[in-house]
Amino acid sequence: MRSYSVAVVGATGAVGWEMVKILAERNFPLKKLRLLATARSAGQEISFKDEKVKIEVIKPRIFADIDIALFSIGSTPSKEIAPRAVKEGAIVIDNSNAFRMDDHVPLVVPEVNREDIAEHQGIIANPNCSTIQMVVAIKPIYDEVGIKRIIVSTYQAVSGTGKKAIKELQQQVEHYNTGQEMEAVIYPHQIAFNVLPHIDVFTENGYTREEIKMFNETRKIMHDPELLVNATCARVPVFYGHSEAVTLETAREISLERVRELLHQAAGVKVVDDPVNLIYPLALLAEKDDDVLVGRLRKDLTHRLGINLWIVGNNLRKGAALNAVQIAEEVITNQLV
Ligand code: L14
Repeated sequence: MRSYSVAVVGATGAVGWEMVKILAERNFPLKKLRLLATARSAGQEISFKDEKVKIEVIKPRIFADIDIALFSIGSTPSKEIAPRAVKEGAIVIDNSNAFRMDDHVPLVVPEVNREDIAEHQGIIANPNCSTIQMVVAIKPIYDEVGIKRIIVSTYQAVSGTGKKAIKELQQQVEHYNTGQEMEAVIYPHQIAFNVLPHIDVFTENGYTREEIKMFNETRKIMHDPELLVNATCARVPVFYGHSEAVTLETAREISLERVRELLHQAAGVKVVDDPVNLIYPLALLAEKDDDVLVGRLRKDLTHRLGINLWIVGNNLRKGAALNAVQIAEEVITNQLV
């Protein structure tokens, strides 16, 4: 079997670190693994299987012998460095918001639109975490009866913002317990014991960019420019795992039994729905589960074509690192590199 040279760019970040772990867990066929980061973390070592791999600084020609580069360094650095990596001959799978809506860049969730990968011109974009888990869960319903409108409210974990935000929540809880003053640096308000209806930056129309991303990215991934996505995104004091309350308005009527059956058969989905026994998807369950967890299945009592779901996913894994590695696996199995 062929093996590949892979670089993880941003290896010391919360998502980059998951990427390295997932490459090891899934035994990705590696010829070589290079871990790259900005000057700040260069020189550090990360263990990979039984080896230690040094973090190197990104510099010209470094991508020349790389087949696939997994990027998780944020939009601004990605915009500059990803096109350079492509020129040097690598395929880039980018986790940032930089290229997602670019017409020449496939935006891919393998369970939903793996065939789009073939159109790549060097860069493939990894969607936003909240979008990924939602489309994995709704795709089987969409294929069966169509979906016209989605109303979604998210409850997003702090790890999406990165390691510093995880620290901030930990520290606020500690300070609360010891009666010290709580400091908010990463978020504009205290996140411990609070809910912030604010993810990413605000845009002129009053929506946050996270909400706009859910609207645009869902349409692009589903190839449906008419699909309506009404999103409200909130930050909750949870470390890992995004939760979503989703109401679907389908195009044709579907029974709850059929929805349940479709979700049972769907790749990457686990139905966790036994409310009588107090079993439903939990953020804590997603910490140890790579599937998207779906439960609280109900008919919308206010609309004949409405279905309610509660969807939970691990934002660092399926929402980011795992989806990126799955794209890389598609790239190699279809010999697109
Ligand atoms: O990938 O939770 O566009 O603060 C940006 C906001 C990832 C999550 C993205 C957060 C998101 C992040």
